[in-house]
Amino acid sequence: MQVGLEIAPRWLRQANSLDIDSSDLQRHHILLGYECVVKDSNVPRVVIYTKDYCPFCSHAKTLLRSKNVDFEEIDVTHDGRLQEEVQRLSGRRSVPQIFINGKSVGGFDDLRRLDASGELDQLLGRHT
Ligand SMILES: N[C@@H](CCC(=O)N[C@@H](CS)C(=O)NCC(=O)O)C(=O)O
Repeated sequence: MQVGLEIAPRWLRQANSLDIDSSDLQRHHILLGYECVVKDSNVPRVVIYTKDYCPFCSHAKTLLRSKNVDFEEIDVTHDGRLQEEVQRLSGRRSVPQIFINGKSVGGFDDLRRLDASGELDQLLGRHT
């Protein structure tokens, strides 16, 4: 979480409704707070939910790294609550799930398609 970021009350309510305990709170706000952060920064905020055995997750991270995109990885392998959260946020059960500036952009296939079409660069604020 960025220093000085104020968490809007609605994000806190959302965290409470998910029964997120205080030790998890900061990690969750990394995602939930993105909408707030983005307004103060031109740096794209990319979050990828992964599982440790998932080849599609590795492919997605490789693609992002090949484009020099900084991202936050949230490994949900052993955390049922995080798995429920990413399902709720993305509407999907598979991993990876990728979010850019708080917007769900889907999994690896979607990321690759967006990259090929040039839409990924637009979402990342890279205007060619
Ligand atoms: N088309 C998807 C495929 C993703 C996929 O099949 N992921 C597997 C893990 S590698 C998955 O989430 N399976 C369901 C599960 O683990 O619950 C993508 O490109 O992201």
